[in-house]
Amino acid sequence: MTDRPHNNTDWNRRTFLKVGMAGIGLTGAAIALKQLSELNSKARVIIPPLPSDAAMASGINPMAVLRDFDYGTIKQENGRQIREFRIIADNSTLQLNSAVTFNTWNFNNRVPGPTLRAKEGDRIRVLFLNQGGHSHSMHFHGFHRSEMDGVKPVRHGAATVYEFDAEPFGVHLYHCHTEPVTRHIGKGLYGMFIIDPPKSRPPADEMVLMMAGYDIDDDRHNELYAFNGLPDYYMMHPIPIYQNQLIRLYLLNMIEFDVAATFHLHANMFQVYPTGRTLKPTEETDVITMGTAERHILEFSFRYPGKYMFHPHQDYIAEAGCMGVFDVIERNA
Ligand SMILES: [Cu+2]
Repeated sequence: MTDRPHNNTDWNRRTFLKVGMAGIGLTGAAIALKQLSELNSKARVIIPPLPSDAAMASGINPMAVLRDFDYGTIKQENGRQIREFRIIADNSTLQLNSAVTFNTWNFNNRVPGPTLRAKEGDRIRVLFLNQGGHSHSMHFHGFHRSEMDGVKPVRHGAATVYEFDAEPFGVHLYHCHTEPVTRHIGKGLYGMFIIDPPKSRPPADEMVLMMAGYDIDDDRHNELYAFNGLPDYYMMHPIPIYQNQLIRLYLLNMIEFDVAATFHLHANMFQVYPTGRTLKPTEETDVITMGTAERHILEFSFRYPGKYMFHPHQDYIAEAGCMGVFDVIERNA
């Protein structure tokens, strides 16, 4: 989606000079062990092969966004584990459909921003660099001190560090909190922030869906809507999942201007974990209502193979791009 891929070398040099953070990285062996344990926890889950035509000409790939979790970089400092993330605010154009090119403001050159993921109790450090041309910031949902609340604008060319402990476990979000916030979020400055409970949830095919709107003509109404950045993408590219395998869906409503949106799944019911704050579901339904910034974990599996739609039941939102399909595949097919 970009003509300016971000340059980690540049980030390292500039930001570490500017921000002056020091850290001792884990050894390679420790990193390998950690990756192995993360792999083991998913051992019983099989992800179907992804369609080869999934990437769009615009460069953003919602098929990859689905299961792309950024666990950050683990560091040890003074006997404490730090989980460090690097975020750059930038601009780029996104081809929303054959007719509409949209100038996004974004985190790490993608809309939505990266799905940041941690475990409850981790010390989180976010190195934030603003190259976006306007002032931006990062505001995280969850517990933290006032000075880490991310409502102070960071001007173009400046960097800052947000540091706080990951709590409470659940599915949260982050977004730019520079005014007017509707505009900054509407341009693409938002992402999901998942905090896993101390004891991991059961193995599942985990994926992320973020619902958002695009106000193309600046009239404070959305003309287009999308799951994971691109209107109608998952209609054109159904999401392959396996029959009878547990799906854990991290769902966020990030639609500005519309007060609420529902999420409806065809031919099925899902278990609801409100805000991801429970380890047991509180409800079973096939449609759930979310105000802006509300989010839940939904769990389900499909009994029968075939193609099944999902969409908000505000059908004008669905018809303007917020619609997709699960392609349920037989396990032995
Ligand atoms: Cu902003």
